[in-house]
This record gives sequence, structure tokens and C-alpha cells, in this order.
Amino acid sequence: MMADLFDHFDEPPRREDIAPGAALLRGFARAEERELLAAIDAVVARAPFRHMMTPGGHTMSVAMTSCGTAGWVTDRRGYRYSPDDPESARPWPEMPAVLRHLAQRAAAAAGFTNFDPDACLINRYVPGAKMALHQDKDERDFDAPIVSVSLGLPAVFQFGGMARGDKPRRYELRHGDVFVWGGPSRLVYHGVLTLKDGEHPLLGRQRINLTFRKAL
Ligand code: MD6
Ligand code: FE
Repeated sequence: MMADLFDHFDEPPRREDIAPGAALLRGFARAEERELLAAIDAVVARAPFRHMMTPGGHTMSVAMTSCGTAGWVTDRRGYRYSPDDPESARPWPEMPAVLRHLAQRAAAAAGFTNFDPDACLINRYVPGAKMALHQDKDERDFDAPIVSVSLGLPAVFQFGGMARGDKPRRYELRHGDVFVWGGPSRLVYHGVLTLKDGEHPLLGRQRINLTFRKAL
């Protein structure tokens, strides 16, 4: 069966402590995969994936959209959170309850209680797409963690240090894995290596990543 190549479906969910404030919850989202994908489809129907431009004028290889009371955007003016989708000039779709609840349970499993995300950034990678090392620092305060859910094709995630030059460690993130980080790890540099080609049983040739944040 193809699924076990990607999903390790025969393994129980387990927690790996990565660094102070950072935990990898293997398989945490797997049981809800169909509900999550349906919720993502509903968001994307109203706020389609788009390739945004960095302030430096480069078009991102990762396609993005958002849901929640704030969405992450980038254009020539900079990176920021916006209550409206710039493509439609309307508020972003509401965050579906199944997404919010998953993020809250994952945060709690990693030791962060009362996580109340107001933004969910949805990233779509096709083979060849990547995300350069960066810090997530556009949020108003860094007390809340970030909860990151991986679906579809596996990707190699780089998790570095507080300086761009710190040598990153690498983790393969597979379908259903959830990475939670906050506290002392909140501003760690991280990125995603070029996605390798493959075919996921549910998602085909793509990887979807959700990141839940307290932005405002
Ligand atoms: C991704 N993730 O996994 C990109 N940021 O596609 C991120 O940039 C990220 O996974 C902050 C915290 C967790 C993440
Ligand atoms: Fe990030």
C-alpha cells in the first residue's frame, strides 16, 4: 500500500522534543486528514492560492492563502498581516473550527495551553518549490507559539538557531506531522528545502502546510 511510504500509518503518534519550546508531534493530524482537507478546500474556494511577491521583487515559489481574522501577505511594501485578502478586498474566510481545534490540541500537547490563533497561513508546495531560511517575526507578540501542520508529500524542514548563520538541523515532515514551537525557540531561523517529486495518495503532487499564529 502506498500510504505507508509517506504516512508511516502503522506507527502510533509520538512526540519528539526538538529544542526548548519546540516539539514534533508525529502523526498528530493524521486521523483527521479528510476533515482538514475539506476545510482547506472550502477556504481555497473563497481565497484561492496565489504566488505573492517579496519586498525585493521575487515571486515566491510557494503559493499561499489564509483564513482567520488576519492573513499573512507580502508585496513590494513589505511583509505584514492584513484583515482583508488583497485579491478580493474582502475579509479572509473564517478559520474553520476543525482547523482551530486541531491547532489548540497540538499546542496543548506540546505544553502551550490557551493557544488562541487568529491567523492560519496555508502554503502549497509543488515539486521544486522551497522556502528560504527565515524567522517568523511579523506577529505582534512572540508569547504565543506557532503550530505547523504538514499534509501531502514529505518535505525536509530546516531548523536552525537564533542567527541566520547557525547550522540548521534537518527533519523530514510527513503527512500528518505537527511541529509546535514557541518560548525560547520562537524566533529560530527555519526553512524548507526544495520539494522532491512524488505522488501522495490523497494530495497528489503537492505538500500543504498550515501555520497557525496569534498575529494581532
Ligand atoms: C512550511 N513553515 O513548513 C513552512 N514557520 O512549509 C514555516 O515557515 C514555519 O513550519 C514557523 C513555524 C513553523 C513553520
Ligand atoms: Fe516560518
